[in-house]
Amino acid sequence: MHRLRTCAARLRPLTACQMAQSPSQPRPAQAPLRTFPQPTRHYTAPVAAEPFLNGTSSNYVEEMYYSWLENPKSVHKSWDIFFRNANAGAPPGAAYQSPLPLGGDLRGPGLGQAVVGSQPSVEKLVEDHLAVQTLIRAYQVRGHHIAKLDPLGISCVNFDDAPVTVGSNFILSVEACPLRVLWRFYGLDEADLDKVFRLPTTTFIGGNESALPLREIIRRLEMAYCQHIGVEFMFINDIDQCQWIRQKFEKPGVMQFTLEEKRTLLARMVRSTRFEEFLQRKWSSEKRFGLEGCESLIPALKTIIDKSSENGVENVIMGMPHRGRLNVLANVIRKELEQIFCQFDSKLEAADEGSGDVKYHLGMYHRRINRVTDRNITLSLVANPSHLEAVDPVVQGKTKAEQFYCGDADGKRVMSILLHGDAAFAGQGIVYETFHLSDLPSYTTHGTVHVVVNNQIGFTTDPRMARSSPYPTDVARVVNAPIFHVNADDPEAVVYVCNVAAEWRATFHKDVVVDLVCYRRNGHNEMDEPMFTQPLMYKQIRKQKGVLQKYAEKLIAEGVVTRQEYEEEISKYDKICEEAYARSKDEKILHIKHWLDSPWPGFFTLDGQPKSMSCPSTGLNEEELENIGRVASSVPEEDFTIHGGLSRILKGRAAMIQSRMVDWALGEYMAFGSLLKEGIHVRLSGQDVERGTFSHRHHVLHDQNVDKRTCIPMNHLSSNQAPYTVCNSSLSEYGVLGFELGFAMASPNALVLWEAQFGDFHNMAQCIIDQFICPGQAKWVRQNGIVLLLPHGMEGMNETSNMKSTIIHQCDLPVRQLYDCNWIVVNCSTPANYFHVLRRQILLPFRKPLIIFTPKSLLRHPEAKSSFDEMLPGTHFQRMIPDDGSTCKNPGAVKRLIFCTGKVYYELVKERRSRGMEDTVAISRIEQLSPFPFDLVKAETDKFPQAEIAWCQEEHKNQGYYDYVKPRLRTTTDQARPIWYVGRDPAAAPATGNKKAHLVELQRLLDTAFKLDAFKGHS
Ligand SMILES: Cc1ncc(C[n+]2csc(CCOP(=O)(O)OP(=O)(O)O)c2C)c(N)n1
Ligand SMILES: [Mg+2]
Repeated sequence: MHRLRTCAARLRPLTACQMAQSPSQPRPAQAPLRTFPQPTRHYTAPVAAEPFLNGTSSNYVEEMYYSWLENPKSVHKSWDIFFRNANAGAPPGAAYQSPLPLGGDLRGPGLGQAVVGSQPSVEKLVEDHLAVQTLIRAYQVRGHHIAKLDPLGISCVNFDDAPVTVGSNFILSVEACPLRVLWRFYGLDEADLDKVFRLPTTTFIGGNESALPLREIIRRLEMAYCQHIGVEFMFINDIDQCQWIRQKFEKPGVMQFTLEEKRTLLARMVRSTRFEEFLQRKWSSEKRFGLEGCESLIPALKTIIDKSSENGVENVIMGMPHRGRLNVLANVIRKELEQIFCQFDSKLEAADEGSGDVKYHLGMYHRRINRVTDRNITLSLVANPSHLEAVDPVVQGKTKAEQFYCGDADGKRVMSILLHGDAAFAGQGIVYETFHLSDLPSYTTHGTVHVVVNNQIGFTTDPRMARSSPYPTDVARVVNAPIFHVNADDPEAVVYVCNVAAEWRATFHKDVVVDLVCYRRNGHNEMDEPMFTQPLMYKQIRKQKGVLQKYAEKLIAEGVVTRQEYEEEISKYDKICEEAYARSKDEKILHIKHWLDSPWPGFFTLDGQPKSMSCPSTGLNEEELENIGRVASSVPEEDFTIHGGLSRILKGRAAMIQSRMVDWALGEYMAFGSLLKEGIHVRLSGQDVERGTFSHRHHVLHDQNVDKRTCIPMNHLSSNQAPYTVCNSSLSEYGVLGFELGFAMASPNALVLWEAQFGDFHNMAQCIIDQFICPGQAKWVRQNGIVLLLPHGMEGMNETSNMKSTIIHQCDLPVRQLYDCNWIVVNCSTPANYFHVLRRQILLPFRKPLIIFTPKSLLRHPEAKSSFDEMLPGTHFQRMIPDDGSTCKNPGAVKRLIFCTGKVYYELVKERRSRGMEDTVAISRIEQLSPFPFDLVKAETDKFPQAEIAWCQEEHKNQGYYDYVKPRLRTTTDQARPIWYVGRDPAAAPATGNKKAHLVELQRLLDTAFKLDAFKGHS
């Protein structure tokens, strides 16, 4: 109301020139066809002054007026006379004449009812029309509240307390008889039901008719919005998108299916239902997280895939939780049934190394012909851990990568489908984080179709205890995704919304949600007793006829199929299952390799092994280094003004290159640049990575004079280089790391890096690290070369770092070499070593996650620089950097050998220098913590036989590497020499925020490091 008043206040008289136009002249060019309010409105002065024209009615009258300008016959005769008189200059109040008896001109074909009753007042006429418009809008906005979505009829959605449902109390209170009461609320009465009302342009219920009797309007609205489909879309800001949806659901006859379509749907329901029944018959005491109660999920997914294939999609990447996964593998992805059945055999031996995973977590990849469209389609289901929704960003990342590698810039050929449970969708924050990636340029997959298996329960918890929003899907509203709720016991309604969802994605390339409101026939798994906790719900479920049976009976009654045909369809599929079951008995060995979601053709030998077990030198020739260095210190675009401070940085880089040196940023530049030139795509993502949190990187230059004009010099290295992607991410760790992990899954020929803003923040992404990165290869034989850059270092600012203790203790057995470990952990102390380890990541003949503890203060440390000589051909990554100073002259005289890693090395060296102890204390750096360089460390300890061995770290004793390295150092010395600890005491917090305290602590540990009798008498 307030908004309408405001609009009315903006009404202004027509200009003289507009006044001069005759009523039948076309509308002024700047006034578009009756669509949506324009910022400036024009209206005749006399009309604006009409006594009945108030804020409420002005919109309506205005719309009529434009319509009349276009075609005087398009409005009621009384309005025609009124506008003629008004335009002819009739004074306010005099333009109106009582309407003539209404003829048939307003009535659409087939409408026999009387139109607007005899001689109503104009005010009543306008108000009634407005009431009808409001009524239509009410259905569009809130029709889903009264739609019959719940197959059990015990709907647990409570709109009463929900802020999103203002006014819905009324609708709910008339749930039983909305037709009789809703229109009354808007001031209409019984007598109005047979009056004909003009339909606004914001509805399509009329089909070809522009006016309908109120009774018919209500009936059509009820049909469109209040049956088995509840459409939630009116929160969408884009008018075209709203119109598109209205059209899809309001147009009369939209939900009609051909006989063929109905038969196909029945056959799909047969497969879905009988598959679960077959498993239940054969393995009644096995957990399988069956789909019973939501069997229409299978036709739902198949419809989305068919429609998308019809629209040009060739590759669909899916992620889903446990519920119905085996059914999806069998009937959507079409994994061979015997391969699924044999997994129930407890005697099946694993052929692959690693721990494997349960059958309802494994992934799959299958390329086949889509039978409906006769086009090729590749379907993959990404393997996932138990952690609900954790796979969401991974699927998105993989999808983005597949789009990237096939040049699918708009997502027309590759798409993702994500399945969710109702409790997890509402409860898991990663869902929200993933939605927020959906429209970001470097993360969008151009629309995901989300399907929620909304069985109205999560394990044993009711929705009223599991979420604070009416629907489990409300999280999707943040990205303006339309939400189609549908009663999953109506397979045709399900298929209809899935078709619309797929078309939506193909049209707007934005996310969309299908909420399958269903039930769970069994307990959480097949062994659980649901009556313990949901007795009434399950009494109802026990009474519930299966959806297949209901649908089959419907089609038999309609004459679409005969009972015999239906039964034949069932026996046909049962036979397929039985035959596969017989074959499954021959399977003796489980090959997890056959369950890979992302095979890398050509990267391995045919039996999945690395093609070699060697790594070439990671060095580069001098000319390459110079070339890349030149680009790193230049602005390769014309007329591009960079910030003065940045000019100085680039000059500094040029000077360094001149003197054949690199700092941290240049070392990274050399690694990325050279890989790009070798055709390897490099993608660096994370918070503020473009500039670098510590303002050292500057991979994206910003023109100081032209808004949003940027330049990425790394993409100007050579004409045939691979593209470089560097992207500031949303402020999410879990979502973004998951995304990059997914990106890295798609191809082995890319260096994909995620940088945490500060190392500690990686624990927000712990689930991805613990569940995918650390055990991924062991669980799913899936390799991944993702690189995690975790800046760390104690600088007296309450930062860092218990991260090392968590990561380092997840390392695999130390004696294994790179190929066998679960991930590689390094802490480089020189730019050259950082350069080498990045290049090695790609030059290795296999892929392994790499975690790099990167520095903060070393980014600008005058000594943390490397010469070109350390990066030339023949050089390589140094797993350990031995002490090569004066201690080497007389190793026997060395009293202490300090092992350390990372930045503390520079503090130790400085202290040693100041104390003049270069001959007596050796300092060696362990650069690769995992796999631990036993061979090199042993050589170093053997070299200094008289030295005490100490481990020095700046972290607190319980937080750094000590507990990890101590047993390993002892192993290298055959337990013969004690390993002394130099560092801070244990502490609960990672670091002090007090600079002075920090310096005192640091000095104390340095004192211990160089006090040669510090450990005397200790055991
Ligand atoms: C992150 C996480 N927390 C808890 C669990 C344990 N869990 C497994 S299934 C489940 C209920 C899921 O409910 P819903 O999402 O509605 O799916 P449904 O089982 O009903 O299909 C829970 C709590 C889990 N797997 N992952
Ligand atoms: Mg559930």
